[in-house]
Amino acid sequence: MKYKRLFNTSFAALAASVALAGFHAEVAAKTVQVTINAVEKDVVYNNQGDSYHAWTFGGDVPGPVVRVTEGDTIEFTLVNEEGNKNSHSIDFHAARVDVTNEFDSIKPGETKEFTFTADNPGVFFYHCGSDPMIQHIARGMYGVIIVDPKDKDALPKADREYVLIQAEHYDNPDDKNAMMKNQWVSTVFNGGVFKYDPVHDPEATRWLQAKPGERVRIYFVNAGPNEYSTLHPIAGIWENVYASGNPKNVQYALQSYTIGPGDAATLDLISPVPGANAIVDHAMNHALTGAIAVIMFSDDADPEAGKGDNILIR
Ligand SMILES: [Cu+2]
Repeated sequence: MKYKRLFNTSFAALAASVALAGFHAEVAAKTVQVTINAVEKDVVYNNQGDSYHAWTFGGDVPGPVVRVTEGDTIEFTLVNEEGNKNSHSIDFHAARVDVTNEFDSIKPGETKEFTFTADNPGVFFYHCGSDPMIQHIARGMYGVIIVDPKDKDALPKADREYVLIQAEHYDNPDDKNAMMKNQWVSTVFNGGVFKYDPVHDPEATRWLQAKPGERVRIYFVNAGPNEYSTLHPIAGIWENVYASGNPKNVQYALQSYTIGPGDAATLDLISPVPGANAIVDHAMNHALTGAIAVIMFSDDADPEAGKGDNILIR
């Protein structure tokens, strides 16, 4: 699902205005309507085409990328589709609301609307919070909301952007005891085992691309439900790292950055040379069960890769 289709901006254009203080170009706040359906369906989780009975936002794991600008008002609608068997809910880490109200569960056939403002720029997790939350997350009910800074100069300009969401995958999606005991069998990026890694899985047909010298921005979420991620670009160094994606939380030239379950970060990567880096969770039992994403740096990089709707490779 293309996230653009979810949006219906109240104001036709993003009116850019110049703030008098500081002379930084700022994007005017707008109201954005976002609707996401909870869908229970079979979803493929590896390059061999195997599937499991997932619970999803929008029919995919992860759910749609929601992208707004700092200051925007989000008028959100959650639809729990009639054919579903379970209650669902949504918890946006970018929102400051009442957990017992906005984030409450709805039954199949019900719809819930609530409004929040994106007060802080950054990259934030969203997930289902219905009981048992560990199972709703482990089965695939997670995604990312990117809140771009209203100050367009707050971050260095990125040439390409990619979303990577890490999660643990369980053999039996009905076995919540195995989830409580942390008995996962593989680790996925964007819902797939070695999804972007033709080195460890010859059947992988996708990877990330950029040109040498380009600034590649990774919006990273650790959906968990339980494991930490020590994110490292093999043969590279993170140029800038922003905790929760906030431009004020910058660190430089990190080899690895640890992101706990339920947390997120923005990480910039620049390769001065052609060739490959491999973005991994450096915890080896995570990497070697699927948490590896190859990024190829080449002058022939697809000009469309990592831009617009292509920041989350399905
Ligand atoms: Cu759910």
